[in-house]
Amino acid sequence: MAVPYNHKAIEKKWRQKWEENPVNVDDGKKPKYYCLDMFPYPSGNGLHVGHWRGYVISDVWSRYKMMQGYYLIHPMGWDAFGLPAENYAIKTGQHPAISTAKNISNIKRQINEIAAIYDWDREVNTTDPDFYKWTQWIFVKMFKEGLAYEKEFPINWCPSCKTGLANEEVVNGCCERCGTPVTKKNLRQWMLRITKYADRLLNDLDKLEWPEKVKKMQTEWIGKSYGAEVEFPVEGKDEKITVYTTRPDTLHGATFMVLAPEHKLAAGLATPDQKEAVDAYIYAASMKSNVDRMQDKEKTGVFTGSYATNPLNGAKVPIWLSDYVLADYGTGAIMCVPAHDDRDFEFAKKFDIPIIQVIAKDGKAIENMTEAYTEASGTMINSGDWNGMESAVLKKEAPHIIEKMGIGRKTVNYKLRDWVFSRQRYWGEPIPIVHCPKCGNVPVPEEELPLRLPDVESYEPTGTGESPLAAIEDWVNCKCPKCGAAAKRETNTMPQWAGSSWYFLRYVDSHNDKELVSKEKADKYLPVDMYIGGVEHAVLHLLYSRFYTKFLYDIGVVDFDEPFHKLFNQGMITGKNGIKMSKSKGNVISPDDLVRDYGCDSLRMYELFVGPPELDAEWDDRGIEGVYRFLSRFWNLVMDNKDKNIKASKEMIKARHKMIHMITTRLEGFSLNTVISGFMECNNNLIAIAKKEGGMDKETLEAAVLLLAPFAPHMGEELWEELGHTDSVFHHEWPAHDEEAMKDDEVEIPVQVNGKTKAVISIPVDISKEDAIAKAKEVLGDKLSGNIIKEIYVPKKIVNIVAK
Ligand code: ANZ
Ligand code: ZN
Repeated sequence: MAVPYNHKAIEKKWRQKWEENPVNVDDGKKPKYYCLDMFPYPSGNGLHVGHWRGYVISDVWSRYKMMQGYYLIHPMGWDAFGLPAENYAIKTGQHPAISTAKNISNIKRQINEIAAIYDWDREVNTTDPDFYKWTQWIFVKMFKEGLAYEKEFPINWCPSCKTGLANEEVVNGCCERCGTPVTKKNLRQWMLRITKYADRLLNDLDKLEWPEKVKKMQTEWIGKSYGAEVEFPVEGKDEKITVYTTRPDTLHGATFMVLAPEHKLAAGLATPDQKEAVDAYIYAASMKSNVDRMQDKEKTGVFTGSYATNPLNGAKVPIWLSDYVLADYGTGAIMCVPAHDDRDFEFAKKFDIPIIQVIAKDGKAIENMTEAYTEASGTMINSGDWNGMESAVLKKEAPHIIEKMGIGRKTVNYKLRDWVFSRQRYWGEPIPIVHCPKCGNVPVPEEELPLRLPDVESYEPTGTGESPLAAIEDWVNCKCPKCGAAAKRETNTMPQWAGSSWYFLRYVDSHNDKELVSKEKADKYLPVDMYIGGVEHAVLHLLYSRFYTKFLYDIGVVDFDEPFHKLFNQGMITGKNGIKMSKSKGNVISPDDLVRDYGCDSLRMYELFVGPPELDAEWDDRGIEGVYRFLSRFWNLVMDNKDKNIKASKEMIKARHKMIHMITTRLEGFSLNTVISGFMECNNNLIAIAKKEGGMDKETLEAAVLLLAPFAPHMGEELWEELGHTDSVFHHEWPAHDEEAMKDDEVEIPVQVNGKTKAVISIPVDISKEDAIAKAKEVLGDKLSGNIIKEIYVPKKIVNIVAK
């Protein structure tokens, strides 16, 4: 028996060798491959086994690409601005920069345990002034292009984090960070005009090789819909209420209308006897959090006492207020067609409003509707001139008809809103704007960037809607860059998403102090070929990054307009019973002990073995034993046979090529858990053949080691060296399979019907009886008639079918 597998010694040796002689080097000739991980937030809790999975997946993929001859861009960095560091600072009185630096060094140590082939020379940190200089520079460019603007309006406000939030940061009506129900607050905000890019963000999804699920989420988030605005004159007043509808075909069925309580006409529509009720309703709605408003509770509402006129048929329509209509979508007012809309139906039932059916499913009206008929298919009824038309056709034509009649216009609507870009917090990039009493908003000159975040005494959010920066007078008070008058700095900071919206561009030129990225390097190394990270970023980070990239494309910084060609979302690793790993739940499993006991290679492979990489998986430590045993067996196989000088049998060659084929196709399909089980199967098979033949040939051993290397890189290198190579295993080409050699041996046998030979077929020697007979029948075709009584297969000899 040769030396047993000693993971400790091997891993230590190769870490040092890789450090001295990096394996991923740009020789200027190789094509590039950019494989990017979503960079982590350096939290104080460090990494758990769940974090490992994504990094292992991307490292395996990177090393595989390297063996295919690419120079890798495989960087790592830190998304280090944000609330947790600031909250920690508030608790401990420590500057966020200090705790952040400490966390980074700890996580970096942990990440190094993965032995991923990161190029630390490219490292970025979003809180580094040399980095956020460019985050601010992009903002200034956006400001100059009219894409960054100020606006006062009721924004999402988290009463616990004491800051405004973007729509994307509100999950089910609660703060994405802390779970507190979000309320509304009127505040002056900086906004980014992402809506200007809505169509491009939507259409360009077609170019991307992304999971359909993510594309669908973005499509729905952008929410483009075609419809019409229709104007309803208010009875007895000079005003018109404009509604937005995607179903103008149902206009004859509008029996009431509803305005959002915040609609500017709402209060004024109240008749004297309804005034009290209307005011009370408007006040109550303003006090409700979004959660309350969105929950599917019973509909509430109030009648204003006023009526409008249906412009199509002159019908008198009562005007109601209800909070199921959102103030900031469409026009904030709707025409209600209870027969064909669920919410309107519920409302009409509750408040006893007439229901008029205008689409008949099979030409007949439904008596006593018990629910709305919401499909746009059927024939129009109760609709004047439109009677008899197909509703699906009318749905498309109605906007034009309405426009022609002068009672409205066709419109396109988006759910996407402009991005609320300011935060009333300390630990973020200062927004580089100066408010001058004469010149208005003036950007900080580009050559004065970065505008550094000043030190403060207290990190506490003020809660007044002002950031803690507002208290630092000698920072706030400044001179206008344009006219020199006394002016004040903007004290809001940027959201955490700012740095992560473009960091991937910086990696390829992270030390450049003249440009965000040089043209030359951008052309050579960008964009990202493969992006790997969690699915929770489907509409936030992944939409913002696309927006930023498109903007930078428009101003000529880069020459591509989509940042990430391919995307892979890994599932989460949870504790027992699918519970998310967290310190507070006490179910965090740290990789450190497992690495110590089983080695990095075993943990890497086990991370992949726990289940399909795109799905969540429950962690169970025990399985790692099996992976460790596999690696030991693999080790012994190579060590026992490396010096034997055996000539490969046909069977061995076949097994080798089948293994290459199996591992490569599974890897290409990102089916990484089945790659690991495939290794185990192949290993057993190879061991069995070797036993029969007294050993294993070197070529098969080499192929196996090459295939294993991206998964267990230390063992890969060590065994490659044991097989007599002096160069890194990762500089050797990925093995290719040979179709011919993979083919099973075949024999030709006669096919008889009732004892007479009718055909000859060629079949693999180890084919099953069922397959042999199936093939025989296929060849016989209509030469076979009557009822089959018996089917006989004598392996490698004959098929005989008895029929009557
Ligand atoms: C009349 C109608 C009849 C409607 C019918 C639907 C079915 P999407 O596809 O999401 O754009 N709506 C418009 N503005 C709204 C607002 N601010 N708050 C709540 N609902 C609003 O949906 C558009 C439809 O949602 C519009 O079409 C309108 O109701 C409603 F049988 O108008 B519909
Ligand atoms: Zn000025």
